[in-house]
Amino acid sequence: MKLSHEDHKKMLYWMILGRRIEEKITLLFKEGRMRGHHHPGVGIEAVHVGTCYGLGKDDYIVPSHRGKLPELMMGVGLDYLLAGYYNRREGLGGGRVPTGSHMYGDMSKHVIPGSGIIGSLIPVATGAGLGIKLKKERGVVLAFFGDGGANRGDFHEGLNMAAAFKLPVVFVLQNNSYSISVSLRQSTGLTRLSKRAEGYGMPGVTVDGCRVLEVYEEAQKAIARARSGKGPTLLECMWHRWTGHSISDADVYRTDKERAEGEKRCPVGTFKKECIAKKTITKREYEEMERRAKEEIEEAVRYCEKECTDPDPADVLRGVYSQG
Ligand SMILES: Cc1ncc(C[n+]2csc(CCOP(=O)(O)OP(=O)(O)O)c2C)c(N)n1
Ligand SMILES: [Mg+2]
Repeated sequence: MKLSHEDHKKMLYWMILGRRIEEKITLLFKEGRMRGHHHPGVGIEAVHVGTCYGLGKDDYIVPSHRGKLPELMMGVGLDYLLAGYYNRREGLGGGRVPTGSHMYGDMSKHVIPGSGIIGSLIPVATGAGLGIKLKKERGVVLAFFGDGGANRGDFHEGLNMAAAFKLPVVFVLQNNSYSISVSLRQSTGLTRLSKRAEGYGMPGVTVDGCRVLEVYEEAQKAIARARSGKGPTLLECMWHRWTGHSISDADVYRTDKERAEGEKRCPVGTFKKECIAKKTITKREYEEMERRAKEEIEEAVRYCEKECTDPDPADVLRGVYSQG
């Protein structure tokens, strides 16, 4: 799909919203208003908007623990998502899910529920792709995982089967070169993880995950390939993690220089500048987007804190399967 100015504006707004949500959640934790665990997705906005923009009702995502935009872009409401983060009964997961976006799902929006086991959802995405193929549906599955996830055995099983069966899956490898404190240099002999695709018989491509239009272009090729029955693609998106791994990580293992280099590639700032330079938006329109995002987030926070309730202990077994 050729993108119009209107599309660029929408993409920029999603990116701003994603950035401000991550910042707000981090602040809520620091203020003690939210408890549990949080893996900030500051810096990953272009990966998510570039891959999810334009997905349709037939499509599915398997989110990772990093960032909320894929869920929101699939139609999960911000109030509902944030209330889940607040462990409120009215939220995603009904208040019974430990905070952290890899645990949530909403099948009504085709967001496949996650797991805390890194990489374990890669074969789940393959399974969803198999389901689509067997039912002769037209959807594709986007599977999100990090470079750490790509080093687990699940990666091999998931990619091997998806390629063998030509399943409609796009494996979105969100490479920030770290698995908590372990750098990619320490955990693999490769520098480009997309090269692994060749070993499975599928295309593999590496893009600058800080440039939304670059991600979009390659994601669209991979999605079109998957939809036409030609099979999966491994799409490696290079991005920089702006924070520690999680809110409880002091990030002492990276140098200031490394952080500063990464932050020069700010996906939101870069795309904002491009949009202003091409006159897609004016500075005033940008400020209006920032204001709108803030308002949307503040309203969701107010809803969670003032209108939502704690989960009922009697509800604890709802949805838990019995082997009985
Ligand atoms: C099997 C497994 N091992 C270890 C962990 C602990 N853990 C949680 S997140 C994470 C790092 C994941 O790194 P990556 O996949 O690169 O994603 P990123 O956090 O960098 O976005 C680890 C090791 C886990 N959850 N599951
Ligand atoms: Mg990583």
